[in-house]
Amino acid sequence: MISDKVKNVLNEQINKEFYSAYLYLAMSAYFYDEGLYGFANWTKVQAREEVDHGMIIFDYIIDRDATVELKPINVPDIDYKSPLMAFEKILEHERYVTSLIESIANLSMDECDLATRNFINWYLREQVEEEKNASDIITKLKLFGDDKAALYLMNKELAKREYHKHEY
Ligand code: OFO
Repeated sequence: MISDKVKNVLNEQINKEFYSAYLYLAMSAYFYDEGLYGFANWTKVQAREEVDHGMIIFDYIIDRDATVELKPINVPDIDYKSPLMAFEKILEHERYVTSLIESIANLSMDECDLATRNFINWYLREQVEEEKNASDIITKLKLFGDDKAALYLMNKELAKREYHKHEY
């Protein structure tokens, strides 16, 4: 059994993960419009991973004999002016998600809920990877983004990303 406070933040986090999926999907649509299909692929794969993140929390709430409460998903802002701007938005968003995950970790300690504290470790590790992925792409875009040939190669590279179901 988990406390109401822990249940509420976990339910909130399901919503944030699905919002993340929406955000990446909106970016994917933007990249398709721009003809940058590799970038579109990369963000679409990430959207699917975000759904997995939400589903893992969904299952965890059920496993802890608590009730899942779904909430409306906000529509992301899709006014990107460049790939760099989109990825800066991604990094900002992932840093925000990291702060949410850290709050869940802290709350689970306050509530003496060691199972949830342990559960959330996977998300803490995941956030390190996601911030790094976004910031690596930003670094490349800042270095080469104005060079069309380099952007073409980057686009080719990002086209290789494949979706693998994210297992906990
Ligand atoms: Fe679910 O990690 Fe990104 O937001």
